[in-house]
Amino acid sequence: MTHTFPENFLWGASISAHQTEGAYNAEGKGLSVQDTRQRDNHDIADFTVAVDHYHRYKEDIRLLAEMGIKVFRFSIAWTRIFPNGRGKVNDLGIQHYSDVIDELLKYDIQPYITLNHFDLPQALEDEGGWGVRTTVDAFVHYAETVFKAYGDRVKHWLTINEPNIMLLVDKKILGKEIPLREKYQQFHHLMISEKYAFKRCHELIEGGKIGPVPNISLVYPATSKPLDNQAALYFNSVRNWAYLDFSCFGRYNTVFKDYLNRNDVSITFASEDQELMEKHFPDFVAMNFYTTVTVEKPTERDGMANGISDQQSEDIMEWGFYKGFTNPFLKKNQFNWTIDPDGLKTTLQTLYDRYHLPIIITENGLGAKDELTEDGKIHDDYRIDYLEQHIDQCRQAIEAGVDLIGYSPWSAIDLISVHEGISKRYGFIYVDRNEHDEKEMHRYKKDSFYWYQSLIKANQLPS
Ligand code: BGP
Repeated sequence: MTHTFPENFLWGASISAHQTEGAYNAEGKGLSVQDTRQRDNHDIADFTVAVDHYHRYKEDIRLLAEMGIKVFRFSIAWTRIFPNGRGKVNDLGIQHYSDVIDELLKYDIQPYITLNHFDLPQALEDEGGWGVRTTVDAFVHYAETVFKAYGDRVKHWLTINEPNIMLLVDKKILGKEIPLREKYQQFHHLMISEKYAFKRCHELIEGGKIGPVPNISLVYPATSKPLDNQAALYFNSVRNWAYLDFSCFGRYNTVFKDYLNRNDVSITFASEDQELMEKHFPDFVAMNFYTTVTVEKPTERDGMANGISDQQSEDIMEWGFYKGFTNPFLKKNQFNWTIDPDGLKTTLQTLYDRYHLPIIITENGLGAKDELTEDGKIHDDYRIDYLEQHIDQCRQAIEAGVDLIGYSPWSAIDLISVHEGISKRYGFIYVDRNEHDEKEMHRYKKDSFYWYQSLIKANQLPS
């Protein structure tokens, strides 16, 4: 059997604005919730300087072009376009991303742009954030503005990064806990914002394509006990399908509705919502995947302490529904996330059979504490191993009939992890800085850089 990927397979690499750009108040940028959020751990780098990609994007793109990527997934910082979330456009912000896009096109790299990656403008947060309808209106205006500004050159768009993880792991990502009732009103507003983005992208951009970008990973039952399977059914719905069913089918699924009813949560719809939900759909699904999750049914012994403290670990509990369980068959990375390449193939197959839309993986990768050697090398064979195993499962999924069109791992370059700082590195390119010492931020190519470069060139895994 051949290891070759389909011709035109989209090999890529991904980043987000706030985790890389820095320049948090440069050239008219307003503050986002990521610039202002309280972090549990003050000992880690914040996003004010990040890895200075804002000023060094040309150097970074040149390196990525050398690596051979065909697709670069990045996000626009909404607060560079509208410093307060709405109002007067900041021309310098518009110009910045226009320059980034031109730089990518110069190397024949297709931009895949995420409209919003965890960095809501703080001014909108102060008015109630995703909990209030006016944020949807502001988002739609922002999306229209960037579609009009870049739609001539950018044909592929992603809506809102991982709304599922943003809501489930609110404390870690947004720095505050959202009460359950408000959480699902936010869910509705996020999903409706996305529907508007589908609609306006199709109306405004000739040949424009757009997809949702949730973090999807299958939830396994801890045992063959029927109640553990039921726990998996609920967490699969709350974590995965509620989001994609809304995007791709235009409805709330019944398991999710039952979950909401049992939690006494009701959602307020605006008059246009039903029609929007049922009329506008994505062209593809972008999916982020790191690991799978295993759950069991909680019992009296577990107490009632609800909470989800890490998106990918077993530290999950919702009384009456599910509780995280350590899967004894999976190894873990240095940060306690399980590694499950087989689970990627199963997730892809499940997702494809549910929606029958092309899929692009827009995040997958290994966070690790890399070491820079004295002679300027980074021997990240553990990352190569992780990527190789996952890419092999992608290949198998394609052979099994899944329309997987691309693979754009996390991350193109080292960046500031959402809650672990710069010590948890994902990049193919090493950035020489520590949590509090920014140094020169010199870029070094890791071993994985050369490995990925030859894989892309050959369009196949090394045999
Ligand atoms: C995803 C986010 C990314 C990135 C990644 C790794 O959920 O979309 O922004 O942060 O997870 O997570 P972490 O930084 O916590 O290791």
